Amino acid sequence: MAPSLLATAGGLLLLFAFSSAQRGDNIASCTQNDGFGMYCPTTCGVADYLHRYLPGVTKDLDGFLAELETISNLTQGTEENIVYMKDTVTSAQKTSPSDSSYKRSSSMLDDVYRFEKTIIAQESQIRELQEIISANDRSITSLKQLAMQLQQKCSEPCKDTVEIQPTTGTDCQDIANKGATTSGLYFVKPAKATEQFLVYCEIDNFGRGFTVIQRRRDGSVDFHKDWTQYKQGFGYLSPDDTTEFWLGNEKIHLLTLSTTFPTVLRIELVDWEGNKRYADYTRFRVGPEADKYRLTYAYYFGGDAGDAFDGVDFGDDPSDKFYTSHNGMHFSTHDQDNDKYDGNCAQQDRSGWWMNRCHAAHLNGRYYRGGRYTAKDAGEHGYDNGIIWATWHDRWYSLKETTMKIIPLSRITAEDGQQTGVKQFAGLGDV
Ligand SMILES: [Ca+2]
Repeated sequence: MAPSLLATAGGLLLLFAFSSAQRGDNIASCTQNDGFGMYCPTTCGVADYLHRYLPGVTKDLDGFLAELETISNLTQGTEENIVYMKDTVTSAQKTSPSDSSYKRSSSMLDDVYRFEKTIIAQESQIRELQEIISANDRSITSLKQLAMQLQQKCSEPCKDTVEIQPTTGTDCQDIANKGATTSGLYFVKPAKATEQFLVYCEIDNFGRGFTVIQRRRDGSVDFHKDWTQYKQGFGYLSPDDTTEFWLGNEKIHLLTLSTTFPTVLRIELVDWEGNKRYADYTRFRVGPEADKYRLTYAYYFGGDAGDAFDGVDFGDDPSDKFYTSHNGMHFSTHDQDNDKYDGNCAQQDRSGWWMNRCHAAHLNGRYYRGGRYTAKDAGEHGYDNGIIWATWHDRWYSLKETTMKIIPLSRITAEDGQQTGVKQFAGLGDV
């Protein structure tokens, strides 16, 4: 019985795991080959998997029930034997002549007492077993109900509710150039990419198509991830721009590869008072994995958030600014220390970033509700590890929302100007 019981329990655990996997953060990374569909999240991928899995679980449950019935029958047989033995003893007591065969009778009585004791002990064992059986019966009934509910839930053919726009292109500007006017999810295939991948395109009224590479919104996604996860991307892309994600270093590399069409990185920040600021960097590039996804840009192109990528003099040490600048830094994660520090910045700060020793800008940092946090809040290492843009708020203030998005340089200063575009950018709080 044990293996089958284990299999059933395991099966159900799996069921629960998948039924809650849709919005949780327990899928390590999302690739096209993981069976969950082409993008994250897809409700149907999960539901289809459940649907395939359910018959096996039901079969296990039926087997389990049959085994319990066998046990129940065996117990009943034992009870019948005891009743029969009791009857035999009673009749033996009745028929034995007490005067002539006293000795024989006495030893027989001893036997009968012993026998009765055994029967009493067995009877209590049987009662325990019966209780176990009825408890099992109850849990089987509820498990069967649960299985039926799940089956009902997944019996309808699943339709993906995530809407993907039909236009495709090399990036979101290319898609906007082809006439797309709606912000949402699109497939892009940069020139050197071997396959297309999904991105969120922010398309504004001036026909500008920003490809979004990072979103922080509400702290729903943990950004403490390893090298592979940062390489492939994690979090959730949503058609209504409500979720948090890192697009993935490989994809960002492919999107910023071209030297003929330089890219601008626009960073948009929202603090806990609802103030919004931005920073632009031109000729933004992320190198190949062989170069540890190195960050490079030509210069700070403008904005009102200040140039935190250039480092900040915190007043602790004359070399502060030099050691907190980010241009030219390799990407680091807790399992790949490529920083300029004796220790491991990414591990201490629980993020992945272009770490120096360590940072003045840190948009993949830990999410702190309310903004202000202390060294004590920061955990065992006690270093500033929030979502930081130190040329605006100091490093013990963690921002509420961030966006990192890219657009060809030729479009950033489009006729209506960046100021107009920036005033339009909306935080989640505006919705
Ligand atoms: Ca180091």
